[in-house]
Amino acid sequence: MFIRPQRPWQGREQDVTPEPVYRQRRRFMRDAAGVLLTAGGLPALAEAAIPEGRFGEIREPGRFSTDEERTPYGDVTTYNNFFEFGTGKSDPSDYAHQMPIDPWSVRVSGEAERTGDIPLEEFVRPHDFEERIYRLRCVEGWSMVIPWVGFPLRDVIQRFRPTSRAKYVQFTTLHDPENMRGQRRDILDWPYVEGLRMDEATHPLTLLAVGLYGEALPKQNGAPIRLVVPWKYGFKSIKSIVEMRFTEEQPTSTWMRSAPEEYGFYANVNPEVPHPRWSQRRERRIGEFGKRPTEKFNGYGEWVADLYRGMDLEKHF
Ligand SMILES: Nc1nc2c(c(=O)[nH]1)N[C@H]1C(S)=C(S)[C@@H](COP(=O)(O)O)O[C@H]1N2
Ligand SMILES: [Mo]
Repeated sequence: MFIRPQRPWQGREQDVTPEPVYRQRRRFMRDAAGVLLTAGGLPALAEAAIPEGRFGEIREPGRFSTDEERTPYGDVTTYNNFFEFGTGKSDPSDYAHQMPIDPWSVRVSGEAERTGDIPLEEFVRPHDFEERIYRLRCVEGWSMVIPWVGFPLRDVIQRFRPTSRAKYVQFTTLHDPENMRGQRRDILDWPYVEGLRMDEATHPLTLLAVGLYGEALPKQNGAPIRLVVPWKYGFKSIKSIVEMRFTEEQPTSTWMRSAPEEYGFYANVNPEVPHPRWSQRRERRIGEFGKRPTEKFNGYGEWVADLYRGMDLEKHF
């Protein structure tokens, strides 16, 4: 299941394959061939399943990108958490097609000089798109490596000129029980809400993603626009965002509301702080056998550890 980019914010439909994408596809083919020689073709099949719609221009992966092997497109788009469609890993890819995403707008509200309902076409600026290959570590103990297409959240925040009272940013997911079948049940307190401290939100690593693998974001991955905060557990990376609110008080996220002992506001990946019901020391990279050690801040500590200087990360988990 995939969506073809049709609107400017999803990328331009072009007759000629743009250069960056062309190079990227060459890389897929080279990777696939390399794997074929060593491991017998299965990953190559997964790579071949990447659909054809594409972004017009994407900047090359920059310094924040990992060069680890990317999780195959097929896994990234069928093994998901998106409780709005059910709690099973395949529920999002089975049911997210029912979510309407066009037209879409994002309500910007709260402590900012510029607020209002902003059509997505205005909210995102295609010339800012870049590829960022990030690890994503789920609190449940698995991880993936995903080549996102997006732009730093801070570029957007600047345009709305938050006031000096804005200390946090709160994000909200679409609420549409008719089309999001999980929302007809009390799995969570809908709509899904997440939040970041302002310095986390404006950190250059923090991404708003509109695509992955050079394609418009599949609905199960949070189309048309979602957050990606790579040093935090996956649940902070809220999908299908309809509101961005600047606040003075720390937002109460959906997971904090549902189980405050288990899910904190910060949710920084931390092998030293176990979830109350399981350890966080190791993780399973989807597509691999066995487990690997989990790194503090999901391996992004050199860029983000300073944000938490002087804080007790056992208390602020
Ligand atoms: N609205 C919303 N956003 C969400 C979730 C969700 O259930 N609803 N799940 C989170 C969790 S727990 C994870 S691990 C990531 C998974 O992102 P992916 O499916 O694109 O890999 O999305 C996060 N964003
Ligand atoms: Mo997660």
